[in-house]
Amino acid sequence: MTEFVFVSLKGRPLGQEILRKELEKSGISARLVSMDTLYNNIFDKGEMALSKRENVYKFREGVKSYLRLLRKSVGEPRFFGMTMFDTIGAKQTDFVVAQEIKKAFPNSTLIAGGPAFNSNPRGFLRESGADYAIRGEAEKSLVQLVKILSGKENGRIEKIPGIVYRGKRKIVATKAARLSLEEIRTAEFTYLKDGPVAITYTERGCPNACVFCTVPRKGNPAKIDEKTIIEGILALAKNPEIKTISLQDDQFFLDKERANRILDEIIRLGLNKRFAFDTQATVESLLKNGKADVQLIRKMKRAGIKGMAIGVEAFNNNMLRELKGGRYTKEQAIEVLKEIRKFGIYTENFMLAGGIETRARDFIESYYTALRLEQKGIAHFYPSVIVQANKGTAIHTRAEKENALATMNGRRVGAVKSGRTGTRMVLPKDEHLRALFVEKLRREKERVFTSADIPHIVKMAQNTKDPVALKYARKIQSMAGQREAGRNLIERIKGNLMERILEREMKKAGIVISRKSAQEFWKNPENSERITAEGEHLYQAYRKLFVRAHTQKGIPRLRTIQEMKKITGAGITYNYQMKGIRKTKLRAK
Ligand code: B12
Ligand code: SF4
Repeated sequence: MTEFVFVSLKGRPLGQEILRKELEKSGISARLVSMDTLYNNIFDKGEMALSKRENVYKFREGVKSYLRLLRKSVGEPRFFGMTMFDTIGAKQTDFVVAQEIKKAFPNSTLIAGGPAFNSNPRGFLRESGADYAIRGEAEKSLVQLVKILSGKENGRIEKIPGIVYRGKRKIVATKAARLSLEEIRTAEFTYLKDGPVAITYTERGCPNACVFCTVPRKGNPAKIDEKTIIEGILALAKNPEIKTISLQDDQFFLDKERANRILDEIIRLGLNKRFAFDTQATVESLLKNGKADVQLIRKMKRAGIKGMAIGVEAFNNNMLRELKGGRYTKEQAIEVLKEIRKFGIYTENFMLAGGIETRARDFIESYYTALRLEQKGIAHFYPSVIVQANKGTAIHTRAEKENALATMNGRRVGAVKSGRTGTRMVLPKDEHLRALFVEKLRREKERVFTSADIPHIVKMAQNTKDPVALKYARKIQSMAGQREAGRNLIERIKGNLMERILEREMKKAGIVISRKSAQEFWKNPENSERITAEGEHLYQAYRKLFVRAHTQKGIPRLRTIQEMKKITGAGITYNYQMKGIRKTKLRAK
């Protein structure tokens, strides 16, 4: 029987796999299970889904059935483990799972851990209902706790580093457990297989102190021996199912010499031909003497790095000063993204809507620039989000002083009470931008600004009467207009293609074309299915080229338009008008 079962909600975390191995090494059988299908079905539609009671009810019922099934495969484990995140939705998701585990397995002990216990250990232990938690890096402490609780070892729980427990009168949280540099240097290569992807890491920690960030290990990264990493990757090469290696370091390129050495080894051993790699980076780590580090980017490409997640956060220098400590400028961020794109590396970029000092004009410049770069195909951007203020972060401390905290409903409030959990959003001081954020939160209980928010953003800019904000508002409006025109055009093309194929087929069958005869012809499923399939095929080909044309200029764009014409007879003009589209006889009648 499995003694320790780690449960996760959104896919299995690497941290749990590391702990599973530690437990197994000490003779404690452990396994990882995930409720991600259930979770994704209900909550993966944005934060708004969390505020719906029926979703939480459905989720709870789903968790109950999941645990009933789990009992059949794992029996009654002595321990359960959960990783918790101090983010929106803990109450509706993590706590529900914890409560149901406690109800379904009353004789088991629930131990929690993960980033939430760094920022708010007491609140998370109290409200989740877990029996114990470990704060910080739990490799050694978890093994110790499990051994003591299962009577395999004598010892006092209070002495375990990072332990969070219910004392006689209050919850006690000790200083976070932390592995030494040497322990991490000599750590073994650990990965988690997720389909064709192996998720792993080469170092832990980040020395940057971005005001909003809750990175668990602050300060210079603790690095795993490079030899261990290369040997680990070589071993993975023997598993034919693994095609991609995903490096989860906070920023792989911070220590450039090390990153260069690892990439050189990957190239030397031909591992770049065997795997695609992806990783995370910051803009400043991809700069050299203030310019994009083209040499490094070229090597990334050679080494097989295909994708990167970058915390760009903003395209405005005032925002970057507050949120990223001014470590790079808007111009440098754009240059870096353009260079990466030139080498065909795909980037996904995280964006923030603003800090306390962000003005309406800053926000709109940043928002517009991301839209524009996305439209040009330079990078992909996650929509800008209102900053969540986690306890213990610099932005939380300042926002509390400045009365700039709000709930998910946009209500202005103070900090979450000590020993409780809750979510706080950061509101800017600028009255117009603040109104936009509050209205967004009130309206949707959602902090993500998508393209559906464009009318509200434009209106906000108009209210400011600030010429800079107005300039960007006009640009956004014109871009939105182009997008709309593009969407309409492509819909018209689809209809037109179908009609043309229909006419051709009727002609082949010797039928005189009229609306009535076309309807008769269409009624035969053999005809309609054949025409729909061909039309759909052509439409998809056209659509692909249409999207490509938007990202090109000059000769390459003309070539794409020629290709569009070749397959469908229709191209586009520069302002997205249809060109060369032939009216069908059916339409004329
Ligand atoms: C990679 C990563 C992801 C990957 C995970 C891929 C995978 N399969 O593992 C993806 C992209 C899926 C992801 C998603 C999310 N992430 Co993330 N992620 C990270 C990142 C960069 C590295 C995590 C990692 O592997 N660290 C290395 C391991 C060794 O450390 P660890 O995970 O912390 O685990 C140790 C301890 O926490 C503890 N521990 C962990 N679990 C448990 C369980 C028990 C029982 C115990 C006792 C101890 C314990 O012991 C472990 C070993 O030392 C961190 C930043 C960071 N540096 O940690 C952010 C980070 C953890 N993510 C964060 C967030 C917000 C999220 C999301 C909520 C984002 C979202 N809105 O969807 C989701 C939540 C995912 C979920 N499962 O619910 C925040 C958490 C903030 C907070 N205070 O809670 C972080 C800190 C980023 C940040 N700086 O803001 N993430
Ligand atoms: S946001 Fe990124 S760069 Fe900033 S402290 Fe966090 S991990 Fe480091």
